Amino acid sequence: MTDPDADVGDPADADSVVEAVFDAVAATAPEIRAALPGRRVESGTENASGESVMAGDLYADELLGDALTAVDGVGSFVSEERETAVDAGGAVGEGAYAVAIDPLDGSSNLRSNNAMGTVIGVYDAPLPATGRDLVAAGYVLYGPITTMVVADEDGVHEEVIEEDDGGVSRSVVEDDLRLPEDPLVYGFGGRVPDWPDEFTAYAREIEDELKLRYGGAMVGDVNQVLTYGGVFAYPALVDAPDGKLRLSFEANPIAYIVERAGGAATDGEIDILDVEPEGVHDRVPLYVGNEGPVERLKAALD
Ligand code: AFP
Repeated sequence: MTDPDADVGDPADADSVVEAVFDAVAATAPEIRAALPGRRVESGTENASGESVMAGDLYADELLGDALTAVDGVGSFVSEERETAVDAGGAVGEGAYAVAIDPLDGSSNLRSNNAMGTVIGVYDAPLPATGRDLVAAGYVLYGPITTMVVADEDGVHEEVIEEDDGGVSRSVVEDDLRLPEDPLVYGFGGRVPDWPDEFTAYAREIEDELKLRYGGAMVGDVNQVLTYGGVFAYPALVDAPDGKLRLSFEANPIAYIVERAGGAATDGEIDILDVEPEGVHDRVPLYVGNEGPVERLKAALD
């Protein structure tokens, strides 16, 4: 646990900053969830990746930006919805941390009322950074229940986030979240005609072995893989060789979480956490889940 007397910049202090970051995310989650019914429309703006932004994206980004830039030890706030980083004070990498978020992953599920969530990465280096610079990562999942999965150097745990008259509570419901040994489900993004032939051949094998679970929000689909075992992919596409998902905000945090839960994550060639980005909004193919299916995927693409 944290040492209140630790100086800022001590490795021990990482724990207190990480704890405060996820306290802030948990405290914001019920407010974001409550705002969603009124924010199911397009905002009329585009984000740094050229994607249409929902009103829910903007609201979640605003709330989380305010909450996270106020956390002691957060030196920089970077969002999938913003072109550039927000300076929160403090030198990142010298005692302060960069927090990167996808404020509302799967926001196109707002209209269809399907799962979506918030993805968080806590980096010990200014962005663009590799996943090896992560000191913690997590996601909030807005499903029938609001849950939060958090991974740090000690492992992965799952919490239920609730709000009552006493405020917001974080209750650990699984303190050692591990991928089940035997894969059960798979979810592959993109349109089948856009898959390269090698991935299509791999997908046909997996389809014969596992059950399809694809909901259009990475956090929901990855949570199924973490719960039941299996593999999730948003692959390289014929006309989009870098795929769709962003390294800093989606692939790195998810890879960090799943690898600490005993799984694997690759861009098709190397570990996601070793991918060297050029820009903060770089996209990367993501294949993540049990080691078996992920290793087979790498062989299939080789
Ligand atoms: P949105 O946030 O625009 O809904 O995109 C979600 C996402 O980035 C990721 O969460 C999903 O895995 C993937 O896109 C779904 O993409 P498709 O809509 O092409 O299946």
